[in-house]
Parts: sequence; structure tokens; C-alpha cells
Amino acid sequence: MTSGPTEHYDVVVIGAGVSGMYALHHLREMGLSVRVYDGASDVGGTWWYNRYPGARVDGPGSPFYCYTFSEELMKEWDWAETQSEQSAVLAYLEHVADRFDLRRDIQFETWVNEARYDEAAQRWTVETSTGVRASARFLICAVGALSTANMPEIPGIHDFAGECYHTGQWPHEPVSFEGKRVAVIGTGSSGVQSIPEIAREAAHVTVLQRTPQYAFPSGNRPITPEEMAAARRDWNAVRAKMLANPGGFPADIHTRTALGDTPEEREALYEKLWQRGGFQFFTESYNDIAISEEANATMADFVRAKIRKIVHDPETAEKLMPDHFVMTKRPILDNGYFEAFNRDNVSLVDLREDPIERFTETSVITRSGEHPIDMLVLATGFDAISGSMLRLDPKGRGGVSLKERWRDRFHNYLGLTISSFPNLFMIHGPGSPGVFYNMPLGAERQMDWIGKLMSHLRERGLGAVEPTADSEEAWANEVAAFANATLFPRTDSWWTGANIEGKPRYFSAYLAGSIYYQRIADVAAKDYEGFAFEPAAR
Ligand code: NA7
Repeated sequence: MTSGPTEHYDVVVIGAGVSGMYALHHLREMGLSVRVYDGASDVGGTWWYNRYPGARVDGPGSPFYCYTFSEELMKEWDWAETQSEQSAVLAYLEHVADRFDLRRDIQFETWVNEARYDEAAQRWTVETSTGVRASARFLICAVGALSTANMPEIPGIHDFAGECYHTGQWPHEPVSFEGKRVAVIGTGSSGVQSIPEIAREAAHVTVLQRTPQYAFPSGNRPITPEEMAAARRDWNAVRAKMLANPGGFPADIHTRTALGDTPEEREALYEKLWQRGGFQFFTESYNDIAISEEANATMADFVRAKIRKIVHDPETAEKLMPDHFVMTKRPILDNGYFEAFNRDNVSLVDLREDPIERFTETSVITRSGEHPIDMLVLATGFDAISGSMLRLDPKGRGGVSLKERWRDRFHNYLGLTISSFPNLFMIHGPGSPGVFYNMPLGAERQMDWIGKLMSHLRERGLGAVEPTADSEEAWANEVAAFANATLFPRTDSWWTGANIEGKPRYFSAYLAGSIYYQRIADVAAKDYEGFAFEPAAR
């Protein structure tokens, strides 16, 4: 439906979430003309879409899940809780948009349907759902690592006539569970966060669980004014710590190993961290949990014992017992998840022994029988990390499609660039630390690097840059070497693409965040080693 003249910019950014917002700010500071497109009606990306009950930030938690580029911004924003609710994170992002006047360069409710590279002009053209066509020298894909909802194809699911919501596309109007029989499919972070909240209101909740999960207490608590003041006062030191940490967390690096401690010492440390809650359970326990089966078992056993203690009914507790290596699926922080199974109105269906056969207009039928329901909540996750790039499916040199190039592997260099797709940059794409890093900080660091490469082109009169196929190959080997030194690739997860049928199955994130940022800085220092440049077209 494209009509009208083409708009011209230096850069088009796709996505106005955490990454796209920073990209816009940074590029404007560089003096470039920028247009951002986003399908949503306001900023926030993942935080705009994921409004399901119980949605909270985890990872580094508040106040450290934030931008760091502006000390004033950090100093003027108050966070109320350590694991901020979705609405609080979104309010922060809205404030950022106001404070830096971002919205004037963002076109909302506009979906980019097509992006293609014109080799002769060395420019990208995008076609949008609103009919606007734009041409730009650079294309930045800030399309989100957790944005493309995974909709399960289950026989009869489209016949179900009750309310049906995916957690990643939650309605903006309030959803009432009052008096309703609700089925929830999925027990990842979204299911685990929402189930206790839904159970508080609903008549009955049926949890349809495919894989039991380890979940750890979130330890959510109010941030005291003294803590907020200390974070502000020591901000430079805190930020330096975040930059040095492998995950971008404000945590000290330690060298403790589970196998180096006695069973009593381990138990005491796990118990202390369990009581405190938060991601500190991973960052402040042991370094060998993700690499040694034996070490891993010590943490897994500890959590399994906790589940047995929390859940009163032994049969339900056994169904909830995870059996994969702990931490090899995305760790989950919970607020009363296992406790919810002690309520009379919550029941668990173990889909491994009692699989879903089909849906009807009014029920879900599993092998053991029919469960009448009024509402279905799909907490079934995302086509993660690479899914949103594949959905965009840009066309590079000679019209080659990304879907074609990524059929067997997500070829990329530095997690930022793709050969045959000149002047296209990804933020949090496959091959980068992405979801293994504090996302706002990672977006800043990747975008700053991209900005320097753009300046390099400008200063030298160059028109296009793309990685060589050899450098992509070497990068893939480097990413794989880190992953294969761990237990992560040995478990089916969205990290390995195993949740999406037909997707290449391998662990595509760069695991060592602090090494990654040094690596990309070194590449820049060596005159962008591994890249091929083209002189600017006349
Ligand atoms: P996740 O972590 O991918 O969880 C999705 C859940 O849905 C998981 O338990 C899946 O089971 C389950 N699932 C997916 N498809 C099906 C079908 N067809 N049948 C039954 N069960 C299914 O997504 P979340 O949204 O919870 O979390 C994603 C990230 O968002 C999270 O890490 C935070 O960063 C926020 P499986 O384990 O694949 O057997």
C-alpha cells in the first residue's frame, strides 16, 4: 500500500524499545537524521507489550536495569522496588522519551513490512504498513530479542471461544479473572510470574506444564531512600563495576566453586542466597554451576529439596520437579509460584504424561479428560533472539533474503553485522551477549560501537561496510567455543532455538559479556579487522 514520495534519512531504526530509544538518542547526538518505526503506539518495546499480571524486571534488578549514558537521568529517577513491576519500567522509559524528546522522530503504529538494500545507491529502503517509504544509508534493527510471540499450534485451539491472551501481547484494557476458570500453558518466566497473580482472583487455575522449572525467590523488596542515595552518590564506581562484570551487573567477580566447598558450606551459602532472593543466587554463588555436571547437581538438588518442602501435596511436588541442568533454561525469579500449588483453586497437569489432545469451544482436553475453561493464557514465550530478524527478513545484496542466509545458521560477525547485508546493524542479535547481559547497558555499548563505525565511514569517504564470510565463520567458532564449554547447549531451551519447530538448533549467544566488549573494541582498534569496505557511490 506504499504511496507518496520517499522520505530520506541518514538512519532508519526499527523498534522503539530499550535499544531503539537509545539508538535514536545517540544518533541524533552524532548529528544524523533518524527515523524510528515501531508497531506499538508508544515507546517501550518488550515492556510495552508484556503487561501480564506479575510481570517484573529481574536480572540486575532496579535501579541497575537502566540506561547509564546520562548521569542526570540516573540521578533524577526514583525506583521503588528491587524487582520493578512492568508498569514502573515502562514509566521510566516514557520519562526517557519525554526527557530526550524522542517521540518527535518516532513513527508509532507503523510496521516495517519490507527492508531492501540498493547496491548502486548504497542505501536501504523500507516500506511500512502506513504507506510511508523511507530510504536511509544505515539500517539499525532494534527489533527485540523477545518480541516475536510463539503461538502454539494445538488441534482445535482456534475453536476455543473464551478469552485467550498471550502474555507477550497482553491487552491494554484490564483483564478480570474474577470467577473464571483459567488454563495457563507455559511455565517459563511469564507463566511463573503470572500464575500466583491469576490464582488470587480466578475461580480455578489449571497449569498445563510441559517442562518443570527451577524458580528462585525474587527477593523483591522496597529500595530504601538510603540505598537510592548511595547508588547515586557512588554512580561512577557502580557503573565501572557493571562495565567490568560479565553480565553487566553491579557485582564483584569472585572465584568460588561449588566443588571447592564442603557440602555444609554449600548448603549454608545456598540457604543464605535463597533467603535473600534475586539473581544473586547465580552471581554470588559459584562459578562452576554452568560448566560442571557435579557442581550443577549441588544447586539443582538444593532447589528440588526446597520445592518438596514448599509444596504440600507430594504428588504435585513430584510433578513440579525439574530434571534438566539448573541454569541451562533461562533462570526464573518467582513471587510465590510453588506456594500457589497449595491453594485449592490451582491444579497442575503434567503434559509429559497427560498431553493436550485438543481444545473445544469451552474446554481443553488432555489424555486424562476434559477441563472446562473460560480463559486461556498462553505463556508460551517467543521465537527468541533471531526470531524478530527473521520476521523482518531484510533483503541484502542481489536481493538475498535473510531467511535464506539464516536457513542453517544465524551467520553474523560480532553479533552486529551480516555479510551481504551492508550497512545493516543489529542490537542484541544472535552472536552478541544479548539476553545474557544487562539489556539497556548492552544496547548502549553496542550502539556506541556502531556509531564509531559510522563515523569511520564518514571520515574516510566510505559508502558501505559488511563483514567478510571468513570473519563470520571465525566468529561462529568463537561463540560456539564459549557455549560448548558450558552445559547450556545440552538442554532444550529458547536459547538454543529448541522451542521453535524447524529453527536451527544451537546456542547462538556470546556468553562472555565483558570479553565481548573488549573483542569488539579490539576489532575497531585494528581498523575494523574482518570487515570489507566500499568507497562511497557517486
Ligand atoms: P519461555 O521461557 O520460552 O517459556 C515458555 C513456556 O511455554 C515453557 O514452559 C514452554 O515449555 C511452554 N510451551 C511453549 N510451547 C508449548 C506448547 N506447545 N505446549 C506446552 N507448553 C509449551 O517464555 P517466557 O515468556 O516465560 O519467558 C521468556 C523471557 O521473557 C524470560 O526469560 C524473561 O526474560 C522474560 P518448554 O520449556 O519449552 O517445554
